[in-house]
Amino acid sequence: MNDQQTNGSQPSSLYSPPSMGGVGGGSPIPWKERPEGCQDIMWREDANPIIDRYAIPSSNSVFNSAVVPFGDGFAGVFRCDNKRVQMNIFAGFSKDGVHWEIEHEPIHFECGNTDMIESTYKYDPRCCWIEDRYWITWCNGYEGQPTIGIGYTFDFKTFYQCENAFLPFNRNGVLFPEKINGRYAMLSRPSDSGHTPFGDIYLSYSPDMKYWGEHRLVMRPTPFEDSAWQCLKIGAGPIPVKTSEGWLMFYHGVIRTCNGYRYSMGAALLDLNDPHKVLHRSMEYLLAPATPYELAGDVPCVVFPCAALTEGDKCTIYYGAADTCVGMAYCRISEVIDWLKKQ
Ligand code: BMA
Repeated sequence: MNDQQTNGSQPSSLYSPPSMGGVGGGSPIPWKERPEGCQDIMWREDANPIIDRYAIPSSNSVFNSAVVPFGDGFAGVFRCDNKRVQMNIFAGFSKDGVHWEIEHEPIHFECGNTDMIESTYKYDPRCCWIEDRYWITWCNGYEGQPTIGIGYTFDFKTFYQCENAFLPFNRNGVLFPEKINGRYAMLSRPSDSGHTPFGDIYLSYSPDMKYWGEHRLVMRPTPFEDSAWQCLKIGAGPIPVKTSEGWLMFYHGVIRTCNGYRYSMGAALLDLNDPHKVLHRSMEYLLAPATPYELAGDVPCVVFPCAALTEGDKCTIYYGAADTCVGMAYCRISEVIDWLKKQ
């Protein structure tokens, strides 16, 4: 691996168990209290969408993107499809987590732990700090077929790409933010080459971010009689949040309707030491397409969470809306856990 020295601006840890929380950057996370009269566990930012589809000159859409605390603000990896509708990922920076400057050129990767960094497309990035660097995963086109790409950066300027984690076909690769029992851990969702009509969440381990194994089933879709919004396929969303009660995993769930797929957001609590064990799981959704920017866009009716910023009990979720733009939603971690325990 082409390791480099960590520069001085890196936080020593983004996650502070047992009270869950990212400390990281110098800025407070974007946050608004629950509006008066609102009974929901999760509520939206009024200024949504916070990132418009035409945020950079080349973009047709900006959605399904990842953010992390960085320096005295935030950095992110953004999915920007261009006006040919080619999918790629771009770095971006923000002081407040709401107003973003996204680079106009896609991320250029150098060789990390491999010479083979072929990629026909990149989409749906996730990003987290582990030990000494920021790791990025995404859906990577290997010879035109989707699998999980992995890369890292120390500074969001120079990026290194590693071996793909799995064989095609796979999507929604989401790392845990620390090693579990000495090994890296990643959630993923084996798929097919198209708009996959099935999908379970699996967990895999690696000693070195190159070789992945010990694959374990985490969760399947639900029977539609029990919870129809997640009865077709499910996939992990943001980096799981460490809490004293377990790993809080936000995920997307999909139902097939007469108009196509509808994507909503739920949550589950996974065992801290053995995260393929599900302790609690949402039967109701947390957030489902309901606003104009979630209901109308290039793919209508999509809420697709890819990142979470935490500070104490506060949690701010970033999600792609209708495959077109980016929204934010807020929740309190303790309330989500109490709600999950009642499901
Ligand atoms: C999935 C991915 C996501 C997208 C979603 C809804 O298969 O392509 O990028 O948001 O479908 O269209």
